[in-house]
Amino acid sequence: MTDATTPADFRCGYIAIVGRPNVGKSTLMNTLIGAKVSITSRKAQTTRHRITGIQTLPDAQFIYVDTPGFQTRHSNALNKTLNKTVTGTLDSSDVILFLVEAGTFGEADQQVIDLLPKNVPVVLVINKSDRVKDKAVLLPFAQQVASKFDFAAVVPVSAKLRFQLDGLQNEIKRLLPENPPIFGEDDITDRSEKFLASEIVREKLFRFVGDELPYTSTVLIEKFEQEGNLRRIFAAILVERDGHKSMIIGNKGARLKEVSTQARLDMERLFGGPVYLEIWVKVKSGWADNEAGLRAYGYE
Ligand SMILES: Nc1nc2c(ncn2[C@@H]2O[C@H](COP(=O)(O)OP(=O)(O)OP(=O)(O)O)[C@@H](O)[C@H]2O)c(=O)[nH]1
Ligand SMILES: [Mg+2]
Repeated sequence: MTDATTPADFRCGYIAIVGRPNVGKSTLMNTLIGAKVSITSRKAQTTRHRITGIQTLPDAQFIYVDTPGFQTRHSNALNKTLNKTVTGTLDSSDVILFLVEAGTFGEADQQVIDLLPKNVPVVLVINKSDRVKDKAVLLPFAQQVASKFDFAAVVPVSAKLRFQLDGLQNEIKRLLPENPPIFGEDDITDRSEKFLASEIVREKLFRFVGDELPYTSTVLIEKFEQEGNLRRIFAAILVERDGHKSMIIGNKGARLKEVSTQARLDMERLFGGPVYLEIWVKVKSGWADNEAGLRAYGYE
């Protein structure tokens, strides 16, 4: 992608975003790149794949890699797969952002610190600092966490309120290697629209179907057609049991309609054109119990 206009000291590299579940990794990536390529929700295990978000400035290209929250329980196949995605990403990064939530540090955070490689610069990002009413507690908290690892920088931010994101970006830029850009300047992700569509439907499930929804439901795009500017998308939500199916469909289909409308609006925003979306709910049990099933549904 390099050409005569690329400055010789252009910086470019991969920036892994890691941390325990729910600290705001995906929210941070989206606000940093200014587009919603990674889904977010207040539930843990929202992110289940490695998601790339790209931002290109005149002098640098930031290739962020959002990862699933690191799972402290490794007992099932899905959790094992999620954790493999995290460790695999750490191995191939130029810079790592280690996220914690302001004011809380626990065993789940320590487990992620234990994974951090020693030969890659790691920035400690203290997110959700807007939640801390008494700012005087932030500094001792930062010092406490900073003492646990040799961090290259410590930056308190609020991904949600966009606080201190320029400061964070400057720290990252300083740590990126000098390299020509890898992606085109308008690219925001390396994921396909088909994949993004399935993620958007899953986000609406997480948001509109209550805590009862089991984590083992997934979304499959059965058909994705484009005709001019119009995208026609046929999605299937796979659930474990009939009971889960009625939970998603809701009273007279009201819940599924809400999921579908909100998903369509997000897709239209992200793809920049009209979307026709049809969603069906199907019962298919056991897919998340084993590695073959997980691979069949796009897990690495
Ligand atoms: N108050 C506040 N809330 C935030 C901030 N950043 C994220 N959140 C909220 O925290 C919740 C989790 O955000 P996500 O971005 O999905 O977190 P995650 O770390 O990607 O979660 P997993 O993918 O499940 O590991 C959501 O409800 C966000 O709106 C922040 O800076 N301040
Ligand atoms: Mg996430």
